Order: sequence, then C-alpha cells, then structure tokens
Amino acid sequence: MEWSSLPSGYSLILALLILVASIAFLVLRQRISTRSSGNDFLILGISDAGKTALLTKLEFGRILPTHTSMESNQFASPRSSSTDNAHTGTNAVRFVDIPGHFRLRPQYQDQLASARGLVFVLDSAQLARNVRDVAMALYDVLVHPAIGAARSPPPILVLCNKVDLFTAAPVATVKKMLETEMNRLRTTRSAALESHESEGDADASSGAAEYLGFEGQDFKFDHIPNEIRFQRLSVKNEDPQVVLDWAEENWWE
Ligand SMILES: Nc1nc2c(ncn2[C@@H]2O[C@H](COP(=O)(O)OP(=O)(O)O)[C@@H](O)[C@H]2O)c(=O)[nH]1
Ligand SMILES: [Mg+2]
Repeated sequence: MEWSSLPSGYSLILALLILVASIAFLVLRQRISTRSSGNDFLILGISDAGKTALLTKLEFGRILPTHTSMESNQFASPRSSSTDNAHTGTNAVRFVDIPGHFRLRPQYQDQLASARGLVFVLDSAQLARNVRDVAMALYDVLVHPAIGAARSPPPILVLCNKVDLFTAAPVATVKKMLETEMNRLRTTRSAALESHESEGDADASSGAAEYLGFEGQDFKFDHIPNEIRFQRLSVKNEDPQVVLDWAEENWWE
C-alpha cells in the first residue's frame, strides 16, 4: 500500500508512534549521559592495601575487622558546610570500595566510566616486595579508555598508606619506584603488542591506545592527562580527612 493511499487515521497513528519513539530515545539518551558524569569516588588498589579499612574509617571513624569481600562496599559522606550543595542538590560524596582486581569484574567497567575521581590505595610498607603488582594495577587503571582517554579525565589520589610502619617508603620514593616499574611494564607490553601485530592479530590494534605517557621518554606521572596527587597516610592512626578534602576539591571540576 502506498503512503499516500493510507487512510488518514492510520497516518495519524503512525505519526504518533514516531513521536513516542523519538521522546523515548531522547529520555534514554539523557539518562545515559547523566550516569556517565557520576559522582562516585572509587577506591582501588591491590589486596591488603587498606581500601576497606579506609572506607570503614571514613564511615565509622575506626577500622573494623574485615575479610576479603567479593562485593563492593560504599559510604556516602555528608559534605562539609564549607561547600554548598546547590549545584547538584546532593549532599553527599559517595565512596565505593572496589574489591580485588577491577579488570576481572565486568560490573566495575561501568563504574569506572562514571567515576568522579579515583583513590588508589597502596601499602607503602610492602612496596619493595609488591611494586610490580601495584604498578600493574595502576597501569591498568591509567590506560583504561574511561580513565586515560576520557573527555575530562578523572583526578587520581594515590594514597600511600601504612606510613605508621617503620618500613614505609617515603612518598617521593613510592612515586619514583612506580615510575620505574611502570616504564618497564610499558616496554614489555608494547613489545607484546608489536609481536601480536606482526602476527596479524586483529585484536592487537585495539591496544594501540593503551600507550602510557610520551613515546621516546621515560614514563613520568606528569605525562598522564589526569591530575594526580600522592598523599601519605596511616589509615590506622590518622584521620582520613585529607581524602574527604581532596574529594570535595574535585567535586565541581
Ligand atoms: N599498620 C597499618 N595497617 C593497616 C593500615 N590500614 C590498613 N591496615 C591493615 O591492613 C590490612 C588490610 O586492610 P584492608 O582494608 O582489608 O585491605 P583491602 O584488601 O585493600 O581492603 C588490615 O589488617 C588492616 O587493618 C595502616 O594505616 N597501618
Ligand atoms: Mg577489602
């Protein structure tokens, strides 16, 4: 049947259907874009760094006994009165403790994409032993498309925890050790990528965006697009106010 020969009742219904579909599309798109500018601060890092300790200290003012959890815990902190809440109508900074390795858990990929900021916790007393694992975890975060290549890359707070222990490395040393290890990691990863490419591996090309920092230069944290701050803390003995202050500083940016 030709369009022109449709009875006018039908064309009216058709027009209404198109209108409803367009509105539904616009509403859906709005929802998706709202979610992608989320307000969560994600707490990341390898096991035993002190992520859950930080969350419970923020929430209850003390470290509660924890066991490795498979689920994420969260805590919404009331914001201090120094910053008003007129912009969003929300009065809380939400922290989400991401257990284990985020890359293995598809449900966290969405959370990464909507993160307002990242708190990367590490154990500065154990760094000499586990620098490789820590660097790998941080590397994966930094090259994640939602983090390194985002339109407005989220700020990162690297929390050098457990400074109460006498073996704790000073912040400057932590930074240097991570830069050295990540530089090494970048070399091995690019080499692996090149060998895949020369074998004609179609998947390898998607990894091209994963290059961290500037080519031909040793890796430095100054080379990444994210604002990154290193902060020493003993979650055990100190008030983690410094984390709340940092989160509030980044609330509107
Ligand atoms: N000495 C010391 N121990 C800490 C500190 N923060 C956390 N811990 C301990 O480190 C262990 C691992 O902490 P947890 O929060 O479970 O680590 P997660 O795996 O990253 O969630 C726990 O026994 C904590 O009590 C700290 O600042 N100093
Ligand atoms: Mg934990």
